[in-house]
Amino acid sequence: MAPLPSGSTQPVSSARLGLFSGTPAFAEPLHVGRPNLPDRERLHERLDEILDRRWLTNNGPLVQAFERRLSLFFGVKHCIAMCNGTIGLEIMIRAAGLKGEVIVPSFTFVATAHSLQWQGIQPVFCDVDPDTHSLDPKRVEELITPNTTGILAVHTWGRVAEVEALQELADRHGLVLLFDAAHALGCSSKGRMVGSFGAAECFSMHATKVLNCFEGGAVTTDDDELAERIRFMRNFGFAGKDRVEFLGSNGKMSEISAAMGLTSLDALPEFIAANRRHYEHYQKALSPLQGLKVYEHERHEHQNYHYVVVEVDSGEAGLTRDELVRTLEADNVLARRYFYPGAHRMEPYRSLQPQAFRVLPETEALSQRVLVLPTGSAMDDEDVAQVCEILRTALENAAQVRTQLIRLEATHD
Ligand code: T4K
Repeated sequence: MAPLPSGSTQPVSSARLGLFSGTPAFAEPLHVGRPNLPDRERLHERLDEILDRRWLTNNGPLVQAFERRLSLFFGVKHCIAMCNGTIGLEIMIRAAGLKGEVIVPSFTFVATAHSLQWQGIQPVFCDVDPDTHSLDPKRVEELITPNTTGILAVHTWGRVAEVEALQELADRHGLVLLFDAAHALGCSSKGRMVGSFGAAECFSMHATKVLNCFEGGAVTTDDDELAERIRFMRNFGFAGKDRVEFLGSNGKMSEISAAMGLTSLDALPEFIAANRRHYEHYQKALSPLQGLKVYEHERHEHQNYHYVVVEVDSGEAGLTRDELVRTLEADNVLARRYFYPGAHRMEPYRSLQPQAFRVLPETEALSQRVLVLPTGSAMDDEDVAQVCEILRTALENAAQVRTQLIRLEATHD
């Protein structure tokens, strides 16, 4: 399917959609979360260094170098690299002494809630602001009880949460404020980089993130004592040879992950530039389409533009979000419905807290209308134009698309 220029008003035929032709626009699946890959030669050099040194993990030199570079980049005193973001969250939460109840959004990846529940802390789900998709501080205050010990906020899509309002609230109620910064590497609020907000923040460097270590994560803090506890807990609680002072786990990052992290950090400006170019392309092409709203990133801040989030108003668009997802899939564009259906509608929360949805109207509505589109350095401008064209064609032929989807579903039954 040859792409039309963005914003063109030329009539388009539904026959060009994979849904009707049976031939997808993309021969290979176009994934959300295709990894950003750094310079291979430099990575291979670092891998050779690791093998030559025969030092593979346990706070090796590349992990230490990665931590130093990240601390400088984030403008924070301590950066403790982890094997992944989820273990980082668990260790951060335990080291910060949280227990009882902790207020979290439900509109997030389920790992945010799991990292609490895993250690017997009740996640108390709080609604989000429909504009920012992040915790609404007003709603947070309503959920504070004598059992609340902390707030675990998320910088959703890389947009920094309401850090000042949340900190004021936490201070007033004697709560610990932590951030799940999985999406927000390279992002800022009022020019201050994510990494030093709250008592501590936790990043993910999973393959699908803007900067990846295959698997990886990092906890950052300016608090010396908290940093020390986190370091002990990352390494089974060892405080010296044969001396265990804490209950600990194994959250250590391997040297191979640090090699990927360091090499990716070298390439981060290129990854972000590709993301930004794609985001702006999507925004220009999709914003004129009735019923689609592209989530706004804050352009005056540092941003990684790693998520292209589109909200579908089915009344205006003539198609639901799910119908658009299926239409895109027929063209091999595997758009995602993050974070459908919301953590509160997943187990074990669905069973443990069946009434949680009552205080989550915005979360419920958002999880029905959000669509995440592919981006990143694995895509080129033509791919983005093609995805936009599929969406435009689908919307301009909404009635036929809906009929075809019903027909296809009936044939599958
Ligand atoms: N907090 C938040 C707010 C998070 O978003 C996450 C992770 C965490 C905490 C936990 O951090 P980690 O423990 O993961 O470090 C994916 C990622 O696995 C997950 O890391 C991420 N959030 C989440 C938003 O997305 P799934 O279940 O959607 O993964 P999956 O296997 O469907 O992969 C996503 C897409 O990426 C697929 O379409 C395929 C593509 N892909 C994936 C991998 C791994 C590739 O093309 N190549 C690859 O190597 O969770």
